[in-house]
Amino acid sequence: HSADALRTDFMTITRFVLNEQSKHPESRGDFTILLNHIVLGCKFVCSSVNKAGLAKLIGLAGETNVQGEEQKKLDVLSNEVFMKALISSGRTCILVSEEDEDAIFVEPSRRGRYCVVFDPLDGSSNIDCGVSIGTIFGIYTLKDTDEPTIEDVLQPGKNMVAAGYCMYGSSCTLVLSTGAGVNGFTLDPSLGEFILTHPDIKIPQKGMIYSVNEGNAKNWDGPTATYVDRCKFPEDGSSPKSLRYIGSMVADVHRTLLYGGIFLYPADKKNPDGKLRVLYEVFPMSFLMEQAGGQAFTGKQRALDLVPQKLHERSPIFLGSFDDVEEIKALYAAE
Ligand code: AHM
Ligand code: MG
Repeated sequence: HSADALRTDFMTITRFVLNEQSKHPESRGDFTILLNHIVLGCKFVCSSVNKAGLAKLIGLAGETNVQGEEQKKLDVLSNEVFMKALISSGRTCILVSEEDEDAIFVEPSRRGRYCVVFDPLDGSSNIDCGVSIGTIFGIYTLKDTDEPTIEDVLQPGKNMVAAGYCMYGSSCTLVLSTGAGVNGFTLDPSLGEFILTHPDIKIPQKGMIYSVNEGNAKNWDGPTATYVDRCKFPEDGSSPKSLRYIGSMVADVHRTLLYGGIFLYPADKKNPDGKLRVLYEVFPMSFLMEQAGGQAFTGKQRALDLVPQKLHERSPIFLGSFDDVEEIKALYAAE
C-alpha cells in the first residue's frame, strides 16, 4: 500500500542523492558529503529563523552574550555557519558568499574539488516581519589546474554541476538540481531530515502570475514596460495575469516554479544591471528553471551563458514558464 510506504519508507535527501550519484561509476560519494554539509547549514538557519522573533522579544538563553554585545545579525551568523560547514566537509576549494567581498580559498590540507557560490540568507530585510527568506547556492567543480584561481568560479552558469535553494517559510523546503531535473524536499522537524515531497518538479509551460517590483516602473526600459503592460491588458483577449511580489527572491522563485508565471528583476535607468547577483542569485535560479522546463533570460542572452567578470556582478533577469519568457525575449529582440 503506497500510503503506508510513504509513512514507513522515507526518501531522505541523502538517500536520494546517493541513488542519483550511484549512476555515475566514477562517483566517490564526495558530492553526497558536500551536500550533507550544506543541509546542516540549512537546518541551522531554519532553526535560527524560527526563533528569531522570539529571541528578539524575550532574549532566548544563550542568544545574548555576557558582555551584552549586540547579537550577531542572522545573515552574518548564517554565513559563518555555512562557511565552517563547507570548509569542514573537506570537499571544497573556493567559496564565494554574498557576505564576503573576496572569495575564500580553502587551505590545501582541507581542500576538495568543489567550488560553492552562495547567498547564506537572501531577503534578510524580511526577517523582522516574519516573511519567507532563503539560502541560495550553486556548485562548480574545479577545472583541472594545479592551483585553484578565481577563474574557477568566474564560469558561466551552464557549467554548474548543481544548484539549489532552501526556503524558510511556513515549512522549510529545499529544492535541488544536480543537472537531471529538479526535486523538492521538506524538512520533517521531528526527524530533522529533508524528505522528498516534490519529485521531478516541472514548471507549467505558461503561467497566470507575474512578479516584479512595480515601484521601479518609471525607470524601466521599453520592452519591460511593454511586457508588464501586456500582463495587465492582454492584447489577445486572454485574462490579465495576477501580480504577486514578496520581495524575497527565494519565495518569489519558488512560487513561480510551482505555479508557473514569470519573475522579473529588470534593468532600470538607475540600475542598468538590475539588482540581483549573477553568481549566487541569477545562476542557481536560472539553472533550476531550465532543469524544470522553463527559461531564464537576461534581456540580452540566455542567463546561463553569461560569463561573469567579477564575483559580485549583477544582471537583469527574467525567468519562469517557457512561453512567458519567450514573450519577453521577443520584445527585446524587436527593440
Ligand atoms: P538582498 O540580497 O540584499 O537580500 O537582496 C536581494 C533581494 C531578493 O531576495 C529580492 O528578489 C530582491 O532583493 C527584492 O528587491 P526590491 O526590494 O528592490 O524589490
Ligand atoms: Mg541576496
